[in-house]
Amino acid sequence: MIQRRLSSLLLIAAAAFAGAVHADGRLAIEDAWIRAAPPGAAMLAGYATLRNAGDAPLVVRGARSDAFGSVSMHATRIEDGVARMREIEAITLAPGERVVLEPGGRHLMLMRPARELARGAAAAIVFEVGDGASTTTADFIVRDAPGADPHAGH
Ligand SMILES: [Cu+2]
Repeated sequence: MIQRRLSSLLLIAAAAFAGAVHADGRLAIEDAWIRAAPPGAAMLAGYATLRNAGDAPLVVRGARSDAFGSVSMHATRIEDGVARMREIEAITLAPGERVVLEPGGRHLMLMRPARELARGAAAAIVFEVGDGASTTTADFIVRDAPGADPHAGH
């Protein structure tokens, strides 16, 4: 009797563990674009909507791209009326959550483009998720900011 109860408890524990293993954050990247910049620009900004399409939290740890010397994640803050940027280490998304990287907010800082990126060109950017073993790649398309002042900063 006791043994039987114990084995059914073990079965429940095993099922719960299997469920935990299957829970997985899954990064979806939508509307990915790079702000068009004058020829020779050494620094560009990338934007996108990040969405967790999985059923567990996920953490975006960083991004990289063959198209740039370096890619980092930045946040823009207004301090005393002046926009300032700082690097951010991670972006955490709850299941189903969306985070929009947009002008004036969080963005990708894209340094030293390897080639000229004219309007309509695409650059593949790889996002590192969790411990870095998992990645999601998206094509970022170069275009003007919708309805924005082309001379505004990022
Ligand atoms: Cu920046």
